[in-house]
Amino acid sequence: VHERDESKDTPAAKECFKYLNKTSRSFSAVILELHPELLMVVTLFYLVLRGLDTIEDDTSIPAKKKEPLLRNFDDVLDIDGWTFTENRPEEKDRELMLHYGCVIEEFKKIKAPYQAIIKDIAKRMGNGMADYCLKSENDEFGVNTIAEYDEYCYYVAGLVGEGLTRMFVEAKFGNPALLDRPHLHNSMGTFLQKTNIIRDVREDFYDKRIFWPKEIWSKHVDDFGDLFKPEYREQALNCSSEMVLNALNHADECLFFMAGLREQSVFNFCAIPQTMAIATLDLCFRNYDMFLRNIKITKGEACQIMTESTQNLQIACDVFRRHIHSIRKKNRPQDPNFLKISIACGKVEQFI
Ligand code: PS7
Ligand code: MN
Ligand code: MN
Ligand code: MN
Ligand code: MN
Ligand code: MN
Repeated sequence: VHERDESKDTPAAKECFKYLNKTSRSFSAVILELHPELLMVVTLFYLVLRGLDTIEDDTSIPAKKKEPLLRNFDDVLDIDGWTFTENRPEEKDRELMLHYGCVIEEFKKIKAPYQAIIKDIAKRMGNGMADYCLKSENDEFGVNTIAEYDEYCYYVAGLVGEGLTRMFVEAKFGNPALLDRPHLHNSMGTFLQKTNIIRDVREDFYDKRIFWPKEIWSKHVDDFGDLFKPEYREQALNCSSEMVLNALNHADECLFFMAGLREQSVFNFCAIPQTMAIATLDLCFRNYDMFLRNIKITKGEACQIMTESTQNLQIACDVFRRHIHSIRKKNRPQDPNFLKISIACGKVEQFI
């Protein structure tokens, strides 16, 4: 563990850590344990992307206004004291946007290569979000094809994987060969994003947002909203299991990626969210509760996973094995994707 002397933090650094804790339930813990070389760098990366997402998520901002904000969000890092006051009062990270100046102040102090990575990813993610925002304005279904679903996940999460990988390699904490395997770091982000999209389906739908691709749900129901009606219970379960199958296809690449990490705190930072994700997919798999209420893995299970995934790759793989086994046990021959799910599980087991 890397002990940190908080009394040496500048007021702006203190503020950054305050907003990190306020804006992320799950990430702040793993970020704060990072090696000192990457601690502030990844904190700032997180806060910049959280800022972008706070603009993207605010449906009260008209698309015409939102588009340039998203596309030029990287430029804001050059404007001392920049602040954004136009989020609706209920937007959960409005507070960060009001005090964004602390992010800008600390950003100027980190090494140039890290600054360049953060700006580059913010630029590309902002452009991707803007394209998607315009598209969904003209299309009630949001995501139509699986290819579009993959593209959206690439913009909002795969790119985070790329940026973090470049940081790990810059810090000499990751095998540089990871940079030549874009599929692997895209899968690291996409696996987390798809799990989030599966689990949050109900919450997102009541927020008038649909991320499940029509190409998948239309095989099971005519209207997306039918998934939440008790008379379509079986269809909803089969649809969600097809979504889990789609996400599971990234699991082996995530394990492969983690084999390329060379520093314990970076390994933990990567492994904890991934093992939480496989546990969450297991929880969602053929669990009708996800259509009725918000579901979450228990505190106890989360604690156990934290302990296990912070030892080594072998033990993190054990967590994957356990949940793959549990998914297999819940798989049903009546499910149209029974065979494909069994094969996808086999592909992960082959790695571990
Ligand atoms: C820089 C750690 C480790 C190689 C804010 C971590 C929202 C799933 O839907 O907040 O808002 O509730 O629960 C994270 C790859 C990105 C991908 C994406 C930046 C892993 C802005 C996480 C996180 C790459 C767009 C958080 C992608 O979910 O979502 C840092 C390696 C932010 C990672 C968003 C989602 C992240 C997400 P929601 P959450
Ligand atoms: Mn969240
Ligand atoms: Mn978003
Ligand atoms: Mn969000
Ligand atoms: Mn610009
Ligand atoms: Mn979500």
